[in-house]
Amino acid sequence: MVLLPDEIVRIAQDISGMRIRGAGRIAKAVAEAMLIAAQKYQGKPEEFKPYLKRVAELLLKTRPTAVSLPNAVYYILSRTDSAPPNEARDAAIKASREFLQLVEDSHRRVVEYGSRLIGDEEVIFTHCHSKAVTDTIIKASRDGKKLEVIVTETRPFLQGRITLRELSAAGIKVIHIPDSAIRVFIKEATMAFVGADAITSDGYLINKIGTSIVALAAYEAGVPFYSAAETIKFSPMSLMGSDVEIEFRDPSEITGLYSAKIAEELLGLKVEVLNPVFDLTPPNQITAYVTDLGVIPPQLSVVVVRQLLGISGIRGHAIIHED
Ligand code: RUB
Repeated sequence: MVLLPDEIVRIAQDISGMRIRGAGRIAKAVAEAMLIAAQKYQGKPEEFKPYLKRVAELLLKTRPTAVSLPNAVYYILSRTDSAPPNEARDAAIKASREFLQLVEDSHRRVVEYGSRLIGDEEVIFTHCHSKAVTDTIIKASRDGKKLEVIVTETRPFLQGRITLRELSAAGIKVIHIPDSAIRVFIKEATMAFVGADAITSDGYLINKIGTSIVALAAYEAGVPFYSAAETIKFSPMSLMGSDVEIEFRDPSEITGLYSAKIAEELLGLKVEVLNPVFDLTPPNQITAYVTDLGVIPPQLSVVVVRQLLGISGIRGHAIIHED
């Protein structure tokens, strides 16, 4: 059996260890891993497809929630599968490059549409770190809009600090708040804007744990709530009734925030520490998704998902992109 290149194993470890994180970056890293795996392959042509499937299996196991990950894997696998054995490697290389281009193009479009949506003066409330959101805000600010951003800590992994670092470096005023102050500060915002890990065909948003609290508070306060969601984040499998799995991570991410003494005391009490890292926001609390196809209400998610479905049922994951 042909061994998997070290680089692929490293990328998989970086994704599961959160050194590569955020749905867009994960999709890109996965397509890059498949590309490297294909380029480095030196075995027999007829053994290429099973080899690439092993690469896919390794990558699919890294994180369960970001749908952009299986979307990347199946985009490449389905195109490789349909090629004859002696053309499979070239087909994988071509499909990986196409997917990487798709990630880049869709990101650029989301940033363009999102920045148009942002008014001349806004106080934007955000949660966690989404590259689609920060790049959109930075673009809007460069376009001359007067912006302030309120960002949560985003416990336990504290991704809010990445957001505040990026936005501050771009000269944007940022206010940093604890997650528990969401409802207090949402009233100061003119819009809420978060990322997306997965969107179901019935319009539910799956994003960083706490997103549903931001949405609920925004709904109560009458603040519009948007999510930046490239179409690679829509879940084709949800149309067939599959739930998006919510990832639970190691409890040490939570206990690690305490002093060693408190963590020891907690562990001594044998309390169960649970660390779900994503939650579900219902479509009625979402004003719109900012996608690469335009700004759409959550009720149109089913149309996006159908457009992403492949032609042949079993290859439902094969994303078709129509320009
Ligand atoms: C990150 C997260 C982000 C989305 C979108 O979670 O919830 O909002 O992934 O990010 P984690 P992007 O830190 O657990 O990966 O816009 O960068 O794709």
